Amino acid sequence: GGSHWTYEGSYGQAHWPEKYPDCGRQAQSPLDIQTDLVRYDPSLPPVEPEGYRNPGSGSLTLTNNGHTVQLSLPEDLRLHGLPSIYSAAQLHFHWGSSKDRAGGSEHRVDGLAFPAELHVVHFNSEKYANLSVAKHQPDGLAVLGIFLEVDSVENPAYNHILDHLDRITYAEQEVAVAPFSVRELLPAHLGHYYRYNGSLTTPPCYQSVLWTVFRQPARISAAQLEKLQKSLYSTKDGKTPSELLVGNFRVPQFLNQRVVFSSFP
Ligand code: SG7
Ligand code: ZN
Repeated sequence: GGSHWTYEGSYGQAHWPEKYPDCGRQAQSPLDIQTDLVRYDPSLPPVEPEGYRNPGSGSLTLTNNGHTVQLSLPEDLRLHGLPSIYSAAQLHFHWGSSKDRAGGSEHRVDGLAFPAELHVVHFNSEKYANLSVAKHQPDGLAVLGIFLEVDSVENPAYNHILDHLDRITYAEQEVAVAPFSVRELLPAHLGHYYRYNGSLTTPPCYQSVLWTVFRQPARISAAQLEKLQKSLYSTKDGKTPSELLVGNFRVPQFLNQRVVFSSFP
């Protein structure tokens, strides 16, 4: 592939700014959200997804891109309740390894990481034609961040993704997935969230993202988390040695001059 970055090692996150200068700027993501520094903004309305329960009749494409597993989403899934209307582009995950039990999420709250995090990427469709154009603009993207925590029961919504991982074991493989309610991947309560201006958490780290990180996590079973941690390789089919795709999270970035707002007191 064209991208030449990793999470660890010689091309790891400490080196991203050398090839991708925006990764060294002052409004980067993710953050460790320190709740005693968060400012309550009572004017922040609930996030309202439109069309997420019924994402069309065409199939969705699930891809192992070597950095994550990503599901394409139709543009007629829209987010309301943000400063602009944003259309969905894709969702993907960040997670840890099954050996190293600590961490996996990108955002943290008061130093606490979750085992994984779901990102639903949207672009500002009131102002821009598509994701490729919007990602360069300061008001171009909106990403929903959803913490995943382990529960005693399986979350059937996540099987619409997890059941297909065995068909995209290697980087650059993709598979068609039948449409399902993407709303069910999100937590029940969309009224309580953290909001701040930040960046893509991978190179090229453009500072174009309005982040919404929900306070309430979504829940999956230990077996479902293990499926995410053990099914995918970051290397292409036939390449040796193969490398398990784990630990694909960036460490927290400095807050600098920014303020994190909350929609709840
Ligand atoms: C993942 O995270 C991919 C990227 C994504 C990046 O590596 O899902 O998506 C594509 C299309 O390559 O970058 C522009 C974009 O969505 C960063 O997204 S994130 O900040 O939400 N983690
Ligand atoms: Zn992400």
